[in-house]
Amino acid sequence: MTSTEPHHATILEPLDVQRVREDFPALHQQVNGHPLVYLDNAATAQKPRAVLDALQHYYENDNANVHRGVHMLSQRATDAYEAAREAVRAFLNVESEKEIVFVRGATEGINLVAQSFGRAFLRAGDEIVISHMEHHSNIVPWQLLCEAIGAKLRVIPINDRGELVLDDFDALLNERTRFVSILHTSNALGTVNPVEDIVRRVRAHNPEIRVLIDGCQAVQHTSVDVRALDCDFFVFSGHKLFGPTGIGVLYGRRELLEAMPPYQGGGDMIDRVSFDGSTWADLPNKFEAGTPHIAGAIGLGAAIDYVRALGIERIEARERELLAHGTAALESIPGLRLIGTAAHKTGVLSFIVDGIHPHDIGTLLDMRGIAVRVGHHCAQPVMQHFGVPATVRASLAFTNTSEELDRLAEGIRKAISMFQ
Ligand code: C6P
Repeated sequence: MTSTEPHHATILEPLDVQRVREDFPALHQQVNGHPLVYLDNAATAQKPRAVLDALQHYYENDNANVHRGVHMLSQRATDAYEAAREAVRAFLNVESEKEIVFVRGATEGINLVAQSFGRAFLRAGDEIVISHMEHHSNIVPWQLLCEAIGAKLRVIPINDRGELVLDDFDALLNERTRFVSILHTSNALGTVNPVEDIVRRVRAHNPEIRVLIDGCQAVQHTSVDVRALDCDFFVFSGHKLFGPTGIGVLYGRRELLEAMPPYQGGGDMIDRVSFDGSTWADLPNKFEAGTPHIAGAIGLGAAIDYVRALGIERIEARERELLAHGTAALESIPGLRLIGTAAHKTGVLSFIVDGIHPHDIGTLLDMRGIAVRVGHHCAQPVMQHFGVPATVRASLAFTNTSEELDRLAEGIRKAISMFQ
């Protein structure tokens, strides 16, 4: 290769999956007498040793409250907690660590924005645009806000491949539109939405409309640059990115976070408190009331370091191959219908099988050591669109193998044969 070749021409060394799998202790177990095939990564991902070690190291050596003590342990805990914030900042290419708020997860991040920004800056008659493929976490907080203030929800429809229908998007935006909240990647369908294009169209309509992107199913599969995205808010959950549960991230544009009132009151979010009134701490502490999930943040920092060391582009390339393999394997099964066949998809294989309830398939697969999720995946409007009560969902991570997807297909065929 010559030095004049563009950067994107660089050929990436593929992931050594067998070696990488060694990093994940939970993957090496027998379930119901079979080696575990973990295909429920969209619900929560397994944790690499680096994350488990970071948690143990913190609790064994540095356990103390943050931002509160002059003693050494508190300083070490504070340094580690703030280093994790810096890891998140760099991961999302955010300008300032003041724009990174640690929350419990994507759900809390969206509720924070709906309640704090929504109640302060939206009024009766204002419109909030979401889509038909949102997770309940990006529907219900806006419904609660609408009920409280008299705002109205508008919904971008989806087509039968499970893609957003954006033909009439510009018409959906009008002079009452104040907020657009859209998921980057669908947990129920795998669809990857054209979020950059959506933000651009919103900005062209009215730069004052605020945009939130739910990146819960995106950051573990693809690189995200919030500055390039040009969104106002971005949320994700640590546990789907190989980090601990109970920790997540809200990115917010600094001037918006500064203008927003606190979401919760308590310790660590104040400047001064008196009975005449209280004032608030600087960002991001204003939004982190009470003792935070210190270990969780540190574990999330370790997860980000781990993913970045593997290389998100290599992860993406690996998962693209797996998705193609899994799609072909499932499509060859008579009576199986994939729900979610978007042109641009990530590693979700959602499906139904003629005449067999998804829960029965899930149970039979579990008997063969194969973990999938069955149900509505907290996306009931998606189920309503496709006229099904539930689907079986196999969701992939770079730790999966083609052989595991073959075992999934074989398990489904066996389940079908039992019902014939
Ligand atoms: N989806 C799934 O099995 P929390 O629960 O706050 O960590 O994440 C909520 C959430 C928000 N948006 C999207 C797109 C999601 O997929 C999720 C979580 C899991 O699909 C659990 S319901």
